[in-house]
Amino acid sequence: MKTQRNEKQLVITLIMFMTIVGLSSCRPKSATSAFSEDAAVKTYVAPGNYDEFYNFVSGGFSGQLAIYGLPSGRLLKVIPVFSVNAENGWGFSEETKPMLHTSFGEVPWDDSHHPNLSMTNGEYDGRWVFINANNTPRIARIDLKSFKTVEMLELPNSAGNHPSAYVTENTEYIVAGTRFSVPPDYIDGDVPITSYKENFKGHISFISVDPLTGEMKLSFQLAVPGFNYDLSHPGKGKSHGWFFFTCYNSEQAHTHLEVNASQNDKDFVLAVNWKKIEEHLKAGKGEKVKCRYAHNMYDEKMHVATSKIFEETTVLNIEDVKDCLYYIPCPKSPHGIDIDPSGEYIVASGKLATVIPVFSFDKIQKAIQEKSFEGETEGIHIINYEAALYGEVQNPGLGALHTEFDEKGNAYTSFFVSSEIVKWNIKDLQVLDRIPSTYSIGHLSVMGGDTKKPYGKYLVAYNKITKDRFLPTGPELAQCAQLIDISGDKMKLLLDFPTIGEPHYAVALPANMIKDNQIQFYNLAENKHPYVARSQKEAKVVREGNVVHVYMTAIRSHMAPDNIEGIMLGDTVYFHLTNIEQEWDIPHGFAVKGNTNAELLVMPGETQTLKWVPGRTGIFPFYCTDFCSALHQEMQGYARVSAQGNKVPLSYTLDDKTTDK
Ligand code: RUQ
Ligand code: CUA
Repeated sequence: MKTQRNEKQLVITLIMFMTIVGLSSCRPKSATSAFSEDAAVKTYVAPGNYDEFYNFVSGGFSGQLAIYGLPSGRLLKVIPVFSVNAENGWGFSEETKPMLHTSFGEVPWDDSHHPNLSMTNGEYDGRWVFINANNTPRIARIDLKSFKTVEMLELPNSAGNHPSAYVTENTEYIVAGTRFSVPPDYIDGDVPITSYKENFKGHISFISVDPLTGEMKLSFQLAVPGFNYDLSHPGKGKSHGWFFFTCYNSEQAHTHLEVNASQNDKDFVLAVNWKKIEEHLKAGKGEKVKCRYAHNMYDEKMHVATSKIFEETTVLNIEDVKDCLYYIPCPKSPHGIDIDPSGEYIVASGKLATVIPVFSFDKIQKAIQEKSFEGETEGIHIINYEAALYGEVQNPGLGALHTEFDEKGNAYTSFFVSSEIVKWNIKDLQVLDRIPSTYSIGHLSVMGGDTKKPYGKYLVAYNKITKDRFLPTGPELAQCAQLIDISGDKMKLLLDFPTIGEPHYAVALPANMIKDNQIQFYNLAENKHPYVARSQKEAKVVREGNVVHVYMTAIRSHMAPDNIEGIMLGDTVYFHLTNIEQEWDIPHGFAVKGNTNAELLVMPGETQTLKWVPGRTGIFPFYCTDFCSALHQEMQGYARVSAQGNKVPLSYTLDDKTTDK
């Protein structure tokens, strides 16, 4: 009784405290206290040497995925995913525009949070990265041979696609959820917001993955009560076949959530037995519903993306799968949910909780068998808290968000409000160590920390607020990632490095797993692009009505054709540029003066197309934008645009000779 009162008081104090500081955090007193003396040696990767890990870091509001080398923290690449990228024409070239198609039209931006690597037996297999778009719900797949986004699947009936894109033990499914419950697409959503409780639902999506090609397919969705499903993780090992979600706002508030969704002492963990759901599906449960969603694929032989709209999906309701869904009470406004390498311990982090509850998979199974339920909500059994609980980590810190694991039985939890990382032992739940983060840590990532066999060694903190860590750059500062050595008993800070966008989750892959599988260039002979020109001999200009197709080649240091005349106002010109180099790391760029479009950056052996609708007459230079050779500056040409109805014939120059068409 007494402890309960104390806890209540603590929670009230905590909410007041968080309200006062606006849910941001204080600067830890001694930010450099655990700085490793030999940090420089441990993070120095000498010129010409490679990093040990590829670190795949979500771009957050940038919509992209950034690759850093660890331990150096060097930025290696930004892969455009959900946001257009003028730098290489992603979303601007004719070939890549379809990748950003959705049922709403072309969406040029999103908010990407949680990259996850494909797995075999609960370990990374180095094939693909999956990442979620929060705002217009989508899942993207990135190929780790080309570091290119090759697939995009929109999710119907969803909003705030946050508890995604999590991968089951053998990449059977990518699982995604609904942070903002909404009326599903298959009913008329034009309802009063005050009808939240009747009309708003969460939908959880199971996306199957072709084991050979990686192609995603929306397999089925679960319609669950209209709470806010925040984060999730698959079971592993003994809990493989289950999926766990946190949800907050069990109050089902739809206004002033910061107060109204913090009323209940406990919210829920939703445990989903998807193996059993598969049986129900086979037995014919579920119904086909009408909805629209896009599926976009990038073909790396054609170098062209195609977009298809699907019109229906299968939805299972609670009555269909009542024996597959269970709620477990969880203190208080939980955020992250993470499963330890053995699959037995399920760690849920309550943003307003004073403890970290650790649930036991075995105890959950026993509770289900023995029907240790403390009630039902909307037809879903609520397992008794004590019956599912393994134990609680006492006084861990303030504002717990996320947990990852090392190979030695330790857990590391990030605390946003108290700005620290806390290391604790999974078995005895004792706090072992803490290290300040500067400041307001969100996610953290242990090398392999979400697998059955973590690599350990390093942990990276992805902090929200940077303040005085780097040279100031006006009102907006770079976000700060911090590399921490976790090989010893004490955590030691090794390095700060700035990151793009706002990193949320990140994963890291040993470099040796993929570095020698990289595509160095595309085979020109296999290029199946409909407008390819495989040699200068195939370069040409073709008029079809008021559309002009330019089949152009680029090779050091020439573009062919390089002079084009006979384009008229009112024409639409497509420059199909084939980079006919067959050598690693020789891209050519392409840009035209005044074009209200971006540039192209074309890889060796690839064809990409830039659309140009000239708006005035005159001479328009075009040129290669990538300094590719000593004579790069000579890689240029002219297009002449004449008035409509003029007498200028279509002509172009190849090898200094003018070809009249
Ligand atoms: S969420 S901290 Cu997507 Cu925790 Cu970022
Ligand atoms: Cu090609 Cu510069």
